Formats: sequence, structure tokens, C-alpha cells
Amino acid sequence: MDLHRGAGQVKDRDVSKKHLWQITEAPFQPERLSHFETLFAVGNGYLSARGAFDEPYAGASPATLVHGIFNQAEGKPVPELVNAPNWLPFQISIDGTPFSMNTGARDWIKPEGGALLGYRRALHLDSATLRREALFRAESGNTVRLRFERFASLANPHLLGQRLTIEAVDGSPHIQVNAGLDSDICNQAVQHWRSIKTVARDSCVALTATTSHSPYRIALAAHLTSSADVTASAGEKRATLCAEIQLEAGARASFDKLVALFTSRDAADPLAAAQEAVSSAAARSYDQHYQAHCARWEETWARNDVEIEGDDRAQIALRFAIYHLLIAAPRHDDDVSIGAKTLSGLGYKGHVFWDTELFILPLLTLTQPTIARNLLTYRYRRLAGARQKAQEYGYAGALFPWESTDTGLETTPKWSDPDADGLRIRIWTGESEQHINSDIAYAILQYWRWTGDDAFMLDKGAEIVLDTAVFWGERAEWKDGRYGISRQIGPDEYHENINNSVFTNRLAQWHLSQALDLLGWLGSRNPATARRLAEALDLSASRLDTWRAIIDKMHIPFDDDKQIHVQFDGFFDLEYIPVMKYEPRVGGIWGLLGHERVLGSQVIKQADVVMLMALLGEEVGSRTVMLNNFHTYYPRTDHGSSLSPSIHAWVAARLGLPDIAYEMFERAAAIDLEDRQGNVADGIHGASCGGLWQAVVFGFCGLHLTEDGPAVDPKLPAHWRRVTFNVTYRGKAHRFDVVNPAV
Ligand code: IFM
Repeated sequence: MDLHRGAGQVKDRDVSKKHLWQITEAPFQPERLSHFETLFAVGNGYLSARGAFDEPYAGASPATLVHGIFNQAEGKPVPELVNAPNWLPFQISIDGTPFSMNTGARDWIKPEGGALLGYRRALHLDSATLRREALFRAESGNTVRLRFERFASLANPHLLGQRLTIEAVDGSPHIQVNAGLDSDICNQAVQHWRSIKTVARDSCVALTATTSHSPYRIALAAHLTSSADVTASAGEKRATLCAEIQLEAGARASFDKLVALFTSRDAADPLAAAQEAVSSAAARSYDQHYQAHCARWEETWARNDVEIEGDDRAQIALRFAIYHLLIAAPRHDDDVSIGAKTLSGLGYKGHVFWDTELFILPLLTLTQPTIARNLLTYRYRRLAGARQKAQEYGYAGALFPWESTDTGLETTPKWSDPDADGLRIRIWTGESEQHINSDIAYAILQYWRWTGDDAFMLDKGAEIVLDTAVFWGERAEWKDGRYGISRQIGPDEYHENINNSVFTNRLAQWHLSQALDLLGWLGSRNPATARRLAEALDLSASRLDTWRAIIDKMHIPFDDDKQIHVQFDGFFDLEYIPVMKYEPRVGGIWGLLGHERVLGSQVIKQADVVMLMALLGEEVGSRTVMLNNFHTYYPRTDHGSSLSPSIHAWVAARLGLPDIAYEMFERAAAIDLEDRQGNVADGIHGASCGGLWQAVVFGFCGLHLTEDGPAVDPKLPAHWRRVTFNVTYRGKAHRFDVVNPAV
């Protein structure tokens, strides 16, 4: 079955390579319903909608997530990103038989009286369009072909489009279509919306609702264009546009639905804004809106595509990863950030982690720096929350929350949800995973080096880097003739409240030294800003002396005999468990060995010392030490976190370990597409997507900065013929064409 092509399809680059831009489901795979809902999300950086079906389907979890709309419902420990009213509903009946896919398409069983005769669905990465085609026989015996298309406009962030085309393949069916907006939606049984109001007028409907505890209002308005007459009606929680038509044999009818969505973050009166926006959008055709959307995606891919020749699977996986980051990246808003699961699922409640700064941001810094600046500004706007957290712990300076939402306060839950036996586990990351401070500083400095955006540094970046450094200056403890940091959690979260994490200590040391350099730059470049910050942040001479002492005497656990870093004090006293013995498996090793045993062992959840080597490269140690570290920690790592494989691929590539590098790359590439962690239903692993890009660009291609600008140092997998990509350095585009001479 051939999927139709919309009028504004992004121009074919090369028809024979079309499959490298598509993720396809054919036939229907009901057992992977939630997996595909996540994979098939469409979005535009303002919102994303999961790829749930347009018509009702038992077990579906439709979700549209809008950046910045959080709510903490009654009795809930933390706020969560709120599932917006559903804009997708299309209820279709053919001669009175509801179109549904609820029973097995493969078995050709009659769903609710009809029969599904064929099915194909594809996400078109080039145009960020989801298309579905179904062949359906109604109980009357008449057969129709239904084609669905949807997009979230990149040209107008508030505009969403759906086109339904129904063709009478056999017989002359009577078609009824109800296109709606539905506020009867929740986040896993938590209802966040109240004060719901619906409106129906001409061929437009609208609804508006308010979050139960936070201050947000949302409004959606929809318009339906069809050759059939359209009537509008408004119910208690839903508003519907209804169209009916009798189709001649061989004829087709289309139903174009345009939806506008606004929140009180965008407009004082979101309902009026949505109604106005949809009316003015309806003055233009669906095709015109779709063409504008495709044109913007064409520009975007011209910057962001990374072409890999010689490995189609790698090519598709990388484009898929880039796509998912681009649809979550806020283009017009510097007061929001990207959550760990992007906007494609409810996992981690939409909270923002270090995933954004160290995994996702580099791609944006190097290709879409204005979006990177938005994300860093989100942190700047939350300095007050970070200062409050530091103060609560008795320190000066700023300590960013491990999990962040709209408020800037710490929103990590203290306990996990109860398991099947009602057992809950204490979560310490909110208190102890303090390396988040240096992760953010690292991202700011990386952004500054690549963009040369001094204005950002002077206005915002420096204040973050310095005030988070103030925290470290106070937090480091003098003991036994050196400085250390106790009760930490490094990236390896299997080991809680440990002392002297190499990752944390070394990064804090690096951070303090960068902060001193930055102060030097400020003093010469803009003394007024230097004075202002010195006064505001109390950067006294004695504080700076302490920073120097900490840099000089920071305890970085190291085994001189073995010439390796020791992940934290006492790490090698723990039980050694050969992780590889438990391969192959899906999910973390916890399930097999139990929480307590893992905590008391040398099993590592994710790249930790290896992560440090990715970030600081040769600054961590000699090549011998780096290799020793890798060969020590890699076999102890169970990759229980999706953040791990891509970083291993990157570091292994740089260390000249091509087999491990490629194995880890493949593993990272499969995390979402093949659901390697078994939890893609909760949303895309945004960090892994960003890590995959870094594994290719920094790892295999060896992109780095020299005095003369960006340069590459390729170590491509043996079968890759070529990698081509673009980056922007200080406002200038650089194109790299990395060719593998051996292929
Ligand atoms: O931030 C990560 C963490 O490193 C590992 N657990 C999941 C978090 C969110 O992705």
C-alpha cells in the first residue's frame, strides 16, 4: 500500500533514498501501540502530540504536551507537565459502522462489525508529518480507503493540521465524520483540568480549561473544511464539528481540520487568541499551511541533517534522534526547557535534568544556537530557585535542582512510586546529585566558545557560572590535608551518598578554575559587569583564594599502582560482579540482582568516569590512564540508563576501540526504535538522542575546536564510507565532509 503524498511534501532529495527518511509500521502491531505512539510524535518546539490514533482505540494514550504547562494536583508530591485537551479526535462512521482498529488487523477479525483489510503508517522525518492509510470494509459490505495526515506547523507554532481523506473503493457508502476537541483527558488518572468551557459557532468550535492548582489557562479552537455541510456543537467537555456525505463509487471526500492552541503563557485571553487564530488560519487552505510547514522543515534539515553513507540503519536512527530533539526544541520561548522524555510522553513528569545541558544542548549549540540560548536562559531565569536550594542546605551561591520544572525549585520526588508489593524506594538524587551545577556551567562555556556570544555571557551566563562556583567553594570540605566533597551521587546512580566522586570532584575543580578565568575575562572585557557581579555574589578576595586552594588540593581518587581513577572512595572494596555474564537482557540489572546487592557492588549504572573523559578529554589524564579507566569501568557498566551507551561509543571511538564504539553506537541507536529499555511508552530518551549525535560528531568524526576554528579527526566505523554534517561556529557555517579512505 502506497502512502499518499501531501501537496506540500518536502522536495525529494533522491527518491531511491526516501526510506532513509521514514519510520514505518506495516502491518498494524497492536502489541507495540504505546511504543509507536511515542515514536510517531509530531511537534514544533511549542508542543508535541503523541502518535495516538485519531479515532478511539481501547488502550490508547493520547497526549499533547505544551512546554511550560505544569500542575501539581492535590495530594501529589511534585508537579507534572499536563496532558493538554486532545485535538486529534476524528470519529468516523461508514454506513453506520464505526471505523476502528480495535481488533486484530492481522487476523482480519471484524472490528465492531467492520473489517480492516490493510494498514500502513509512516512518520516522515523530512516533513515532520505522520501519515496513515487503512482499507476498511463496513458491515454494509462497502469498502473505503482512509488516509490520515497530521502535522504541528513549524511555520506557526500555534497551528496544528489534520487531513482525513475517505475514498469509496467499493460501493457507495454514507460517511459521517465527527471532528472534535476533548478536554476529558488526564495524566495516568490524574485530572488536571477544571473550569472547562466549550463553544460552538458556524464551522468552528473551541474549548478552554484551567489547571487545578497552577496559574495556567489553555484554549483550543478548531475549524473543519469539507465539501460536506459542517455543523458545530458544544458539550460539557467536548466540542464537535460534524460532516456527512454520501460518496459515489470511486469518489473521495476530504476533511481538513485546523486547530489553534494558546495558553495564558502566550496570551492574556487564550480563548480569544485561539478563536482568532483559527479563523484567520481558515482563510488559507490546508495545503498552504502544510507547504509553509514543509518549507521550514526543509530549511531546518539543511542545517541539521547528518548524512551517513554506508550504513542505512545508522542513518535512519540518527535522523530519527535529531528529529525528536528538533520537535522538542523551543524556538520562541526562553522560559522553558526540554524534559528528559522530550514532549513525547509522560515519563519523569516532564521534568528537566542534566540530560538537557550535557546530552541535548551540544547539538543545538552547534547547529541552532538561538535555541541553545533559549534553554540556557531558562536556567538563568531560575537562579532564584537555585539560590534558595543552596540556602536551604546552609550554603551561599546557587545549587540547581536535580529535577526542574517551571518554578525553578527542586522537584525530585523523595520516594519512588510503590511497586507491586507496595514497596517504595528513597530517591536521594534531589539532595545529592549536585554535579548538575557544573553540568550547567559546562554547557554555558561550551555555548560561549562555539558562538562567541559575549552578550549572553555578560548578561546571564557569567552569573550562573560564578554563583554555582560560589556554591562549590562553600560545599568543598577541608579534611586530612585536602579538599573533598561528601555525600554525593555521580552519574552512576547505583551508588548513593558516596564520598569523593571523581566525576563530581574533578568537574567542580574544573568549574572553579573556569570561573576564575571568566572573572579575569570579565575584568578586562567589561569591568563594570565584573564589579557588579563581584558585589552581588560576594566574590571577595578571600573567597577567590579559597577557590584557588580547592583547585590546588581537590581530592581526585586515583590508584597510583594501577594508574586508574577510582570512581569514589572505597569503590573497589565493593563486591565485583561480572556484568557481561548477565547479557543479553532487557532492562537494568536491578531486576535480576535486587536493589541492595547492586548498591553494594561495583556494578555501574551508566558512564561515570567515562562520562568525565567524554567531557574533559585529555584533561582527565594521559592516554594510558584513559585506556586503563575505560577498560576498568566499561566491563562493570550495565547501561541501566539510556544515557550510557552513546557516551561509551563516543569515548571508545576517541580511544581507538572501534568494535566497542560501534557496538555501543548500535545499542544507543536501538534504545528508542527497538525499545531496548522497555519503557519507550513513557517517551523518547532525549539524552540518548543527543548522545547519539555526539557519538557521531565528536566521537567518530572527532569534531573539536582549534585556534583556527572547528576541525575533525575522523575515526569512522570501518564500513562507513562518509559522514557529512554542518555546524555553526561564531555565526559562520562550516560543512564537514568526512570520507573514510579505507572504504
Ligand atoms: O538524568 C537521568 C539520569 O542520569 C539517569 N536516570 C534517568 C535520568 C533522566 O533521564
